[in-house]
Amino acid sequence: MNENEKYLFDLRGYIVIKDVLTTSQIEDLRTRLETQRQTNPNPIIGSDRTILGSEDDPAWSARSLIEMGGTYIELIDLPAIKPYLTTLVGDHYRLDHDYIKIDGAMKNKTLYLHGGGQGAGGAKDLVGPTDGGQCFYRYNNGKFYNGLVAVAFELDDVKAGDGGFACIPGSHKSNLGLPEDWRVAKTQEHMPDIVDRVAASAGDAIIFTEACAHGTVPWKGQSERRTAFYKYCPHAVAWSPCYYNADNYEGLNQAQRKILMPPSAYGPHDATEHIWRRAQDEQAELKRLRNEVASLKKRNK
Ligand SMILES: O=C(O)CCC(=O)C(=O)O
Repeated sequence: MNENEKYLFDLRGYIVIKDVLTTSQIEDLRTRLETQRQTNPNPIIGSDRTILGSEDDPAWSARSLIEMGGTYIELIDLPAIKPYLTTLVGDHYRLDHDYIKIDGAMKNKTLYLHGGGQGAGGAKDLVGPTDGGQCFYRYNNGKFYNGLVAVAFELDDVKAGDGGFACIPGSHKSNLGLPEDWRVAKTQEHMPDIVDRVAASAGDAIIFTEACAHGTVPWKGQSERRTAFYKYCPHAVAWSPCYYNADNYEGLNQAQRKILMPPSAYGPHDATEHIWRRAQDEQAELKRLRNEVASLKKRNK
């Protein structure tokens, strides 16, 4: 992350990084997504869910984009993005949740700005009533501190006027809550002028701090906007109530497994790695026992 990018991120709360994905990575992401949409009546929309599909679904686990494999796995620790996350979140960040958003296919197009105001989104904030503890932004002694950094990988071109990502630049440092009458806009025409609408091309990544008031502009594009969101936080912070279990996915390398570890004050530092390993082993054991109980129940029916 160069000095200009650092300046822009501190000033505005977001930056656009051009061409982080190759053409074949974009194609792979699109193909895997469309296969899901065509063949799966309940396509994977990501791990950012608190509503379980059925009574039998295990709590604290959710489907993830990572299950789609291929480039969706590579996005966990994309080399082009890693230096930004290290600078913005620190050395031992974790992936908290992921999801895919398809503008054009969405029924509700209203812009809901959320976050902003030093993390105090307030009781009406879309991401949940927050006391500001997890949604922070700070720059101190030459170091960035962020409670959650989102990386939005664009799979389609988003031209000016289409819609897509929007935010109130600088609102991550605002000391006051977002004025109520600026929070919601049903059409682009109703959006306040202070909102930045961010155009991007397929393969670009928009990196933003969740502390910046942001949302999605009501979509006007000709075709769809498909965006994969991967959201990262410091190792001791948790947003999603659903943690990853690296054992659920095939083909992960060690670095990716570390990024999927559940939250902990220790983090995957070398000195405390054994504690994280044990947590992972215990999750695997819990899963094995659950499966065993489920098959016993089935047999006794
Ligand atoms: O559509 C976008 O890029 C904004 C998504 C958003 O508001 C979020 O992930 O919290």
